[in-house]
Amino acid sequence: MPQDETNILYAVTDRVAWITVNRPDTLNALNRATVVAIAAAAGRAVSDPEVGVIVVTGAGDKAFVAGADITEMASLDALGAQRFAHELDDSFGLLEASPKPVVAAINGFALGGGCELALACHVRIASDTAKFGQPEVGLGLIPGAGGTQRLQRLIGRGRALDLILTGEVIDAAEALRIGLIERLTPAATLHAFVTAYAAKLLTKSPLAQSRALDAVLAGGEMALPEALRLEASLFGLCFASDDMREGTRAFIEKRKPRFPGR
Ligand code: CO8
Repeated sequence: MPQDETNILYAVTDRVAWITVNRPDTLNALNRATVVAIAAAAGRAVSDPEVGVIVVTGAGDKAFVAGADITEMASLDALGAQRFAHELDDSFGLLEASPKPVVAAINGFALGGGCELALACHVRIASDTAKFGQPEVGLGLIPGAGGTQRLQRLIGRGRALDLILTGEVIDAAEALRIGLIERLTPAATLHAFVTAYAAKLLTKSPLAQSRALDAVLAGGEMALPEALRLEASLFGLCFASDDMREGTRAFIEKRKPRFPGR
């Protein structure tokens, strides 16, 4: 049964933790309580040994997350807005730093803070009805939850500036074309597609996935020589794991591996 935390639903099914932003009246806009709840849910999923994959999605069929809650944000002063931006960074940062794969299941509008939430996830799978954009400049703002940084790292500076400076909203096909999402599926099959994708992730070594996330994310912020050394160290560490013994033994014995995750 999904458990209601403030403005989110949290449910674990078949080792997949589903974190659903649940404020349909505002198209799942992120107020401060929701941002705190996402952080709590991320922490819970990461520390639960029964969970192997985390999925972030939005309630209903119209929106993933239509951005920060503009009504709540409108009353903030400069310091309050800065604090809110830090809270968003901390919350999204927990997802990004998760040692377990985090998949965004983007079921509709992913605008502003919603697009930034998707960017903090490791993989983005969208329904063909999803819409993406960083419309902040139309509100006299800039993206404040990682959009100026994660977007350019994902799709390149020119394309990121194109979206950020125009505030233009693009459809899912265009998002796929420019590399803002990794997979696209018809809206009616999004849940099944993401469930099957998560099941596939769960067949692989959790330890190797966690090391791969570390190598890609931490290494991606380093100069190439240091990043390659980090990769070599993490590669070496894999050889001290039961997962590596099992994976290689299963290959030699021509059977499917059963990874213990250590
Ligand atoms: N905040 C609060 N309420 C919202 C938001 C939002 N972001 N988005 C939609 N809603 C509400 C609407 O006000 C409306 O409420 P009501 O029924 O009470 O009038 C309800 O949701 C339904 O929305 P619409 O009637 O507008 O639905 P439409 O289908 O006509 O339009 C849109 C859908 C195009 C998504 C439209 O709702 C829209 O443009 N929303 C705002 C999108 C936006 O600009 N997002 C960016 C916000 S800024 C941001 O995210 C900054 C993040 C970084 C913050 C850093 C910390 C300070």
